Amino acid sequence: MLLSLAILISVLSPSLTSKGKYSENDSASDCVKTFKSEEGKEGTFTSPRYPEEYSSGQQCKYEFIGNPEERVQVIFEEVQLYYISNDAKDPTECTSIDSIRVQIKDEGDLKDIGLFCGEMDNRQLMSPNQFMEVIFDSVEREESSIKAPFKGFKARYKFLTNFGIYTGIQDKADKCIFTFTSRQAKSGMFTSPNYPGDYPRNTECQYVFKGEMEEEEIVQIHFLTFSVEGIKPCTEETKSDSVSFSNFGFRISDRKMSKLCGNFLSTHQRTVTSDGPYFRVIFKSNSVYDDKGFEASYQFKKKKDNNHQQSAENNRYMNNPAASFRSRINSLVFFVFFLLVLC
Ligand SMILES: [Ca+2]
Repeated sequence: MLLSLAILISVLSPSLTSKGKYSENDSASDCVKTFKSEEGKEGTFTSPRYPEEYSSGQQCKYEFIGNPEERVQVIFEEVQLYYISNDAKDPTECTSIDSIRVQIKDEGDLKDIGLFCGEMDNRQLMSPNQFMEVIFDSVEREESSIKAPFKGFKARYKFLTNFGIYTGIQDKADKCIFTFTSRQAKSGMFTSPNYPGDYPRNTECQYVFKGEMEEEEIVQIHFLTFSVEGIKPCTEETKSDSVSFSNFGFRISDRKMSKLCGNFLSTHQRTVTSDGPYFRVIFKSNSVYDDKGFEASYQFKKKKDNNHQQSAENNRYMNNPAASFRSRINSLVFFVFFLLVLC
């Protein structure tokens, strides 16, 4: 009779199950949460009991729902999960260990954009639309097998309409079109969406540059960093993300300029100069794979000044003091030789 009573109590009481620790110490509200844009544009979320050690054998779900014109940005400031296979800072396998899975909605289906384990910091992700889900899994194990305290994770979230782009003037809240005018600033910076985090999938961003027509201005773009997933010729056929260029509104036929992708640009590719005052840089990502994107500078210049600069650069050998000195020595040697011949 007593034995039957003990079995009944153990079945009914969650505190005596294998997940008892979770049930006793972690409330479900710490573990399953929905964050809505209408309730707050930004905030933080953590694994249960952070920065204290989290329990094994639990799954937590954090759901983010923005307004239609918003994207969800999540920044994992600190991640320290149970991991013993190899270097926790460079984990090779995250499928059967404690992990964080980040999912987006692509045509109604949930799709992974990241599966992380071990340790990392400042990893920044963005959804291509108003939804994102973060799932934290800690696998079932004997508590005694934990060799060191693992804090779990701490992250920030934001609902953004600016795609994580902070320069230029945005055309409209839900459009990734940013305009840079010479009147506003002669030079500045611009980046791919969500930089320096991974750019969102299925996203097109346009950076429109407008120089002064009367001043015959042009714009010069210089890529300081560049990492765009794809293979040449960076087309949709090669399933590539890309950066392309357009001299819109300047000539009837827009000169064909090469698309850029990959994570290496030659010196020649790093600087792109417009033909006239109006120029457009177009970043486009598809539905698979992603990367860091780019950071670039822009500078409006008068076309004739740029031409002078170009010819000056072409002639820099002649203007180089060392080259100039060598040239004078050569002339002197030739002159002495000429005198000797005459004598
Ligand atoms: Ca891609």
